[in-house]
Amino acid sequence: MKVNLSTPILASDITPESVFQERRAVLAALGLAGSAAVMPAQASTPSGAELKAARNATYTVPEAVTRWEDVTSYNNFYEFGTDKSDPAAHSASLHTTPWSVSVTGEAERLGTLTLEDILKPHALEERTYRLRCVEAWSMVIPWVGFPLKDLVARFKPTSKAKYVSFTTLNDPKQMPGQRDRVLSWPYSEALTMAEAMHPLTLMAVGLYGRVLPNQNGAPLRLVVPWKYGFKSIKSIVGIHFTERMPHTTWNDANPGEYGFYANVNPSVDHPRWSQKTERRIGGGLFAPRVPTLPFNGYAAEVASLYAGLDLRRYY
Ligand SMILES: Nc1nc2c(c(=O)[nH]1)N[C@H]1C(S)=C(S)[C@@H](COP(=O)(O)O)O[C@H]1N2
Ligand SMILES: [Mo]
Repeated sequence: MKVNLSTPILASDITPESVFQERRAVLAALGLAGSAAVMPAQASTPSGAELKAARNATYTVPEAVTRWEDVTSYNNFYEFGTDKSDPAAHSASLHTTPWSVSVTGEAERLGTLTLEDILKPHALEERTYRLRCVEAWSMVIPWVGFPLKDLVARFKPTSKAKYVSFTTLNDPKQMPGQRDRVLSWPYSEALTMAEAMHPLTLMAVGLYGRVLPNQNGAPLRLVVPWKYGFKSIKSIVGIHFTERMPHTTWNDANPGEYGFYANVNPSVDHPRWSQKTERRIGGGLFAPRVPTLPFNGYAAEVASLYAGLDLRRYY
């Protein structure tokens, strides 16, 4: 069990408004945004290997999708650094082939699977979800993946399995940000079994019809659209079924600020900022903030999972 007790600096690492976005807007206003001297070069069209995926029209949103260059250049992935631009700049050192995932704990079928073993039985679909970061910014992302519940079912969890936790690769050679102890590595996250088995919960392998860029969590990441973004763990190498509520990275780091549930909730503020509104990345300098919706707009689908739970206490 790891409990990180010395991380007040983490809190200050998180900014409710994007410094990056402001700098970009200021540069744009100055006519400098295209200058390679001040901004990293960015591909403006989707790149990477194409994936075959059928659009699932049940899972979409009315808003426009966030531009590819924003989705792939403004990231949180502390294994590559704490600045939004670090993951795109430093994740080329991550090798995603070969890749394997170990399955342990309260399930009948345990062991290590290759990425190919994991993917084989699942048809890929495209779903557009809102992603709402706890830092009060958001994006709209066309993911490619398959329902987590179909993968979990293959492992036959026992009746003792009440939670499932996930871990990210831990290798400072490939993930230079892990040389700094800004978080307790490996990054880990967890869901209740009911959350894991909910049809909205996605295992993603791509976005914009292409394989996931490393900075977005290649080759396999979780997407839980009704929860703050930190629950959507990237570059997964471990799946573990437990009876007791598992430790999770951000909750261990600062339990007063990051709850286990982390359901998007505009009426429960973060101790240091409001969660009532959010900034859509890519909206430009004068774009108004948009209201944050309960459960990030997925209340009709998921609110019943929390019936009887005090959402102020279990944030
Ligand atoms: N392993 C790992 N997963 C992670 C993170 C991280 O630092 N490490 N950051 C989380 C946070 S805070 C957010 S908001 C989302 C961002 O996903 P994106 O960069 O693909 O938009 O990834 C989440 N998954
Ligand atoms: Mo986040």
